[in-house]
Amino acid sequence: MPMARTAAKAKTSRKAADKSGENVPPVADDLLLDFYRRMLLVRRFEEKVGQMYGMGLIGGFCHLYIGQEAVVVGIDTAIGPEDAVITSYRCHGHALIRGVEPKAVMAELTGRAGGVSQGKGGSMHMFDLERGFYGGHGIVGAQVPLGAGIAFAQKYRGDGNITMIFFGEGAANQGQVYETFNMASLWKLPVVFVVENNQYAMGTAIARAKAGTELCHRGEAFGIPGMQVDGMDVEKVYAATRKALDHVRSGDGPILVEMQTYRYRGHSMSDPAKYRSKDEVQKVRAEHDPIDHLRETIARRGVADDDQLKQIDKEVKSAVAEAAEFAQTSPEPDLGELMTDIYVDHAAA
Ligand SMILES: Cc1ncc(C[n+]2csc(CCOP(=O)(O)OP(=O)(O)O)c2C)c(N)n1
Repeated sequence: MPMARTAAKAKTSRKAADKSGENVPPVADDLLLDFYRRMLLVRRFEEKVGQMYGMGLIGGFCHLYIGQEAVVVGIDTAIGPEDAVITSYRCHGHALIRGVEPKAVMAELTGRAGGVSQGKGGSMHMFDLERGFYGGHGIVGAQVPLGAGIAFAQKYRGDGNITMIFFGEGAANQGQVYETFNMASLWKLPVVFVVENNQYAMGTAIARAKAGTELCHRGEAFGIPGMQVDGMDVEKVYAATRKALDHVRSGDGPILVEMQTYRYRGHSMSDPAKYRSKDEVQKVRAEHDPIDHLRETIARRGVADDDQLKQIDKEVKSAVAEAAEFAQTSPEPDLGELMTDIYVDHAAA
């Protein structure tokens, strides 16, 4: 994808990347509209979060997902409800798309009792076991070995489920990631490692911190095959994920999928943005926006007209407004909740 080269010129790699997801057959009309609605939900939700943060209604760290919507939606559509998902602190979109109610995500952000983690986790700690959503983790890369543990349990139980482990390209330099690759491959764990390569780790562009920017190759020493995917195109993400799942389901162990994407907003809400130009961001927005791209596809294939798409936007905005209202009116957690949900209650379990 040309966009991915705006921040970094990829160095020549040992062999050509598996560009899985290219030339994929078009998906059904209904699915295209479903992609659209869900990507728009993440976009509008995050825009609202940005506003509410500015108004002082949300405290602590807060990392928006705007620009990366095609990744989470394409992947979630390919996996099943019993599969597990674990990710970093940039987790609002993942929680929403896994099926957590927008109200519960927003109320978590405002620290209210109606939040998905009862208002005690905040932006970085969305967690919903019922939906197989294992968070939301603030320590860079920590979710990678944790995810392998979930996959180990899946294999041990023989339930046939798969764990999707998301991490950033910044996290991809960490030792714990490679220790996990080793064990996951050795034990043939049912894992898809998803690197969301949004080009920047806080203020560090990928080329400044990486010896070898084609991250899809980073599992090869461990026998983990890699795929490189245009993460701004939801159809390609969906097709590549299905292929990755086939590999894992066949019992061949993990696979690594590099999703080439882009973060439009700052790393978190306080970001001086001195590490890239406004023109760079504008160019990606103008030429590679995943939602604009999908809208054009929908129009070109005659799946829906402008009015129908506007109606979807209206419905999404209204769900987000309702979530924002709930997040401001839900009560704060009771003080008696201070010491609960810290350790597993083995007596009750
Ligand atoms: C172990 C650890 N080191 C450093 C930090 C500070 N930190 C938070 S986010 C971040 C950048 C991570 O970038 P990346 O993995 O690319 O994910 P992205 O934020 O782009 O989604 C850093 C260094 C941290 N939270 N944990």
